[in-house]
Amino acid sequence: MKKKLILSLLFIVITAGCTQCSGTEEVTYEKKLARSGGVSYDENYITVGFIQTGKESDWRDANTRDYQNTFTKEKGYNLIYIDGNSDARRQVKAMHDLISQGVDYIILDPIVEDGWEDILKLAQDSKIPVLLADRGVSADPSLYTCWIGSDFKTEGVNAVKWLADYLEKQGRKSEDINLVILEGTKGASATIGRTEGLRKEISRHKNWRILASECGNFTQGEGKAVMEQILEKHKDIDVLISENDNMMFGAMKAMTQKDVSYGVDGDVITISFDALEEAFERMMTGELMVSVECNPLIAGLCEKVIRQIEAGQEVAPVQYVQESVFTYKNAGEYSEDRKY
Ligand code: GZL
Repeated sequence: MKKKLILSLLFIVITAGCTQCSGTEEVTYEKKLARSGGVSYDENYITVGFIQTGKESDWRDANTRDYQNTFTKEKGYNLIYIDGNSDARRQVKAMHDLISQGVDYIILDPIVEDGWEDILKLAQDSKIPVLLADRGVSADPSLYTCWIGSDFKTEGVNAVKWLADYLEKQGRKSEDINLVILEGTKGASATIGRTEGLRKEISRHKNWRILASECGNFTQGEGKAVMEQILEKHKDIDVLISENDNMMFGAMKAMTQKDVSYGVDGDVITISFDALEEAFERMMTGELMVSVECNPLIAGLCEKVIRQIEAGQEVAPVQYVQESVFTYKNAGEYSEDRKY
């Protein structure tokens, strides 16, 4: 809001200069506007630029809807939604555009962790608070206001802890176990964190072996394609861990095509992340055995931070969303209450 006033004053200075430019005397003036003229926004609203990763998964769509339902005109916001189209360079360009437009806040969900220092510094120099949501960056935390999202490493650890407990109860604690991992987008903090948590916990079990760990880029199509390749090489898979539900759904198609049984009554134990509505449906049939929740409903926490900044209050630099582990045993108790 205050930014609008400064921009307007600068615009008046420039205009006044121009008016003088049209007088008889030669007038020179130094260009004072730090930014392009840009679009002007209604001062009655807080203008929030939201740069999303893309539309790679159902989780992502639920996450986007949550922002659109939270930052509404009725609540005093002008939301500018930008689809990153799974391209980090497009996200950086979008940051430039929003900064030059002089938005009040930027919420960024960075596709990958690296490459953000310069643009975050530009936003900071332009006095535009940047909130990171969902995924994180490797840049220094002093360059952004806060990060809000999931503890990805703990998600990975919790998935393997469930597996160890399940195998022990099945009397398979000392059995040699072969695992396959479908990883998310390379360089994404969700991938980095989950993979780190999975591998750390898996390494505790000397009789467990990772046969393959391949990138499925969080999409259903790539999850299916990668699993088809893995099934060509490996016939002795005991556990499939997919770093999101959509890749698991694709891998299930690949296993069905190869007559590989999976789930509660099958040969391959199935574990994934996100806990989408469809994951609950598949857990209730027993195809999917676990989905570690990754809560996409983050917009409300982002709005709370913006209200705190507007009120001149301190903001917690790291804020985790609440999430659980759902299994084929308890999915039926919670499926009615799910919001995504
Ligand atoms: C995790 C999020 C991941 C989801 C995927 O917070 O970044 O990206 O797990 C999504 O489904 O594509």
